[in-house]
Amino acid sequence: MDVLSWLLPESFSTFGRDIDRLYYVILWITGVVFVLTEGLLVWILVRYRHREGRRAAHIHGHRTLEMVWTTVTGVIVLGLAVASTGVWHHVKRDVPAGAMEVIVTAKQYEWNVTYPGPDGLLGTDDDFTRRNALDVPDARPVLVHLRSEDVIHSFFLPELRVKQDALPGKSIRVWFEATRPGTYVIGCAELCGLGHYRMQGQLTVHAAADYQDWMQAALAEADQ
Ligand SMILES: [Cu+2]
Repeated sequence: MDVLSWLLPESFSTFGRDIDRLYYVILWITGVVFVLTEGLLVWILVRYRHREGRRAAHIHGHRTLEMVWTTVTGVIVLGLAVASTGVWHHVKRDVPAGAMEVIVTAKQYEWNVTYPGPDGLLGTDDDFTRRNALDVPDARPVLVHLRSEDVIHSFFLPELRVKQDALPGKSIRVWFEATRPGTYVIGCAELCGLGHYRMQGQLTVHAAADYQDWMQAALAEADQ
């Protein structure tokens, strides 16, 4: 990941493009509003600066102007909310059937990932846990049961456009489907304590055909 970039890295997620489209629409709207308001502010500062002999005028607001900027802002915000509901629902609610399931348990300052083992089922004898390493197949939905042992953390997969708070006492469902094998970053996006900065794991996306081999090897390693 290019840490020097202001923007998100290229996405490798099935819903990444939808999220990015919303992101750039919001960035453009807020960007234009920001430039216009700051420009106006600077112009007013210069135009009405102190001059010897000029008296200040007392102004008690402008009803019409206030109604207009409040209404326009309200319409834009409501429009964005309506435009994003479809994507929101897809990302937060539509967990695809047949997803591979893992448990990610956050704690100060690491991510522990529990895998279902070769039988593909969580809660059976061949489950095993690895620290700071989430390995998944590509082109297959992955359902994460996200938990926290201590404080609030935020499970962040920048390349997958996934960010979800992990709350103690709750198990939250998060899903994604990676579209390209590779190694990516798992970050914590919530200031969770003194060691927050080193709370970093690695997401490895394997080619689907290689994934069972990886699972067998990881299980053998975990048993030692
Ligand atoms: Cu954390």
